[in-house]
Amino acid sequence: MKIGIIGAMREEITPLLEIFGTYKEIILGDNSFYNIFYKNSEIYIAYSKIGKVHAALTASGMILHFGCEKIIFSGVAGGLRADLKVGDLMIATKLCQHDVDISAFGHPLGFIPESKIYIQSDSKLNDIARLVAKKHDTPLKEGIIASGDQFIASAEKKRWLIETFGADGVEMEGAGVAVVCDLLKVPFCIFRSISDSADGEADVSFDEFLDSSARVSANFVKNMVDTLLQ
Ligand code: 4EZ
Repeated sequence: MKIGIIGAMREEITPLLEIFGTYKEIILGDNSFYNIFYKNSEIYIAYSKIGKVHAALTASGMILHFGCEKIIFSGVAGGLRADLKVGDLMIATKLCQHDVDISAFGHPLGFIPESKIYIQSDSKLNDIARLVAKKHDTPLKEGIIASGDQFIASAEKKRWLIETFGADGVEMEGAGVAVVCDLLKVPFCIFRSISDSADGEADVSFDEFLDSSARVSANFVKNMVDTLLQ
């Protein structure tokens, strides 16, 4: 099996490269893909750079160029729910693009004709994630993730995301990966550990907790890969 693991920032994949040990670096589209042989399978790890477009390119490269059959995202996110605290880990049940707006034509926010507002992550991968969480006694939360090309750092915008999309987490890449994987019919799942609460203090909290929260997600993804390959 070939598995692709994507982060947005170098900090989000560094713990994964430490865990697996790098094998070979292949550059495509100015992205480094780290190719690892592990348990008779191949893993491709890359960070896309921030934003939905970059994440979509990286996911496309993993699937169309390297032949990845499953895509896992590992990284951090802003928590929008009171019970999503710094360091907590969540999977996205479904994802939307909160910055899509063609409401001038009567379309609902987040909707693109011939597409859909929410894209569901793979239920089998999510079931495996729930099993892995149980096995390792790790709390795993779940919710809707809204992605957009903005770092959310205000109570007002946070409230709007909750009210408009029922979002529980916010980040800047998940929906880009979701759109690509959905269209190319490749199962995907999105892991995010909370780095901030997307409020007025989000920037400070993000800087403080990026590394530690990225590690929470990466450690879980390692266990997830072990289960997938056993
Ligand atoms: C984007 N990522 C943040 C990148 C920030 C700073 C140089 C995750 C994230 C996030 N995205 C964590 N908290 C967030 C928030 N409050 N809003 C959007 O995926 C780059």
